[in-house]
Amino acid sequence: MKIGLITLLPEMFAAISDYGICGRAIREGLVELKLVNPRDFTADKHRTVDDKPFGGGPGMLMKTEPLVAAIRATKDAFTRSMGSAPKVVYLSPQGVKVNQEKVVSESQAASLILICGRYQGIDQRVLESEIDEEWSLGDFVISGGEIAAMAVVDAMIRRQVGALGDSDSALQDSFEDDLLHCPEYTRPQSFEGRDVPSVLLSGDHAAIKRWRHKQALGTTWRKRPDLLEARELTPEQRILLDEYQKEHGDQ
Ligand code: 9D3
Repeated sequence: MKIGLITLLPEMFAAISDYGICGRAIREGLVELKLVNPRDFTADKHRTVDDKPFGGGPGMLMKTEPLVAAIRATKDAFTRSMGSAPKVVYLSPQGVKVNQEKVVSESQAASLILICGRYQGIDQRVLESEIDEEWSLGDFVISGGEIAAMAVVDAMIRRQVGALGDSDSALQDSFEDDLLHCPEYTRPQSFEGRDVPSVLLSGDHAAIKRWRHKQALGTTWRKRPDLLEARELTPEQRILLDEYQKEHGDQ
């Protein structure tokens, strides 16, 4: 997968290109990041990339011409090299919230372009002429699109075949879809008077699997009931959740 990143701060992307699972996937060529800086598409002496909003008020916008030139150059290069046009996405607080379903579907594309906003954002006409979709991380304010783009790229990389080590892949495969994960424990067996649940020490793999599934259902019910309302429980899951609720006094 090829991902184009239109950004005034390309150095920030070292946070994904140089570390961990994403760093390895990029070094191995599973994903190619193409960093494109609108500043390299300026013609004036000061290489200006910001501009004042019409109507006045505080703050600046991204300067239109270098931004559009950077988007079009990247779109054209990707279309020529991949044989199909990439979707162009603007990361912004006005976007639709990204979720794992979206990550899974978009990660199957050959290419994608993410536009990182800075200042107060971009001109409405650039949005209308260049952008296919607007994506947000959620209802909180961050200073620009780069950190949002990095979160999206990380999530996409994790979906590429071969990006995860064996142990991580196994984890993902066995994950109960749309449920929160069960509690996990490591050593010591007793920590400040709190003991590891004895079933995890029993060696009874069927009992451990059942306990984990019950805890995943119970944890989801307590912390994210919205996730359960959106799905149908199997009869087996209904029984496990009933047991959990009895054990936890319905709270
Ligand atoms: C004048 C009001 N602005 C500041 C409070 C609006 C505003 C402009 C630019 C708010 C944030 C930003 C920069 N944010 C992003 O580029 C961004 C973002 C976010 O802030 N929250 C959640 N997801 C995203 S994706 C990109």
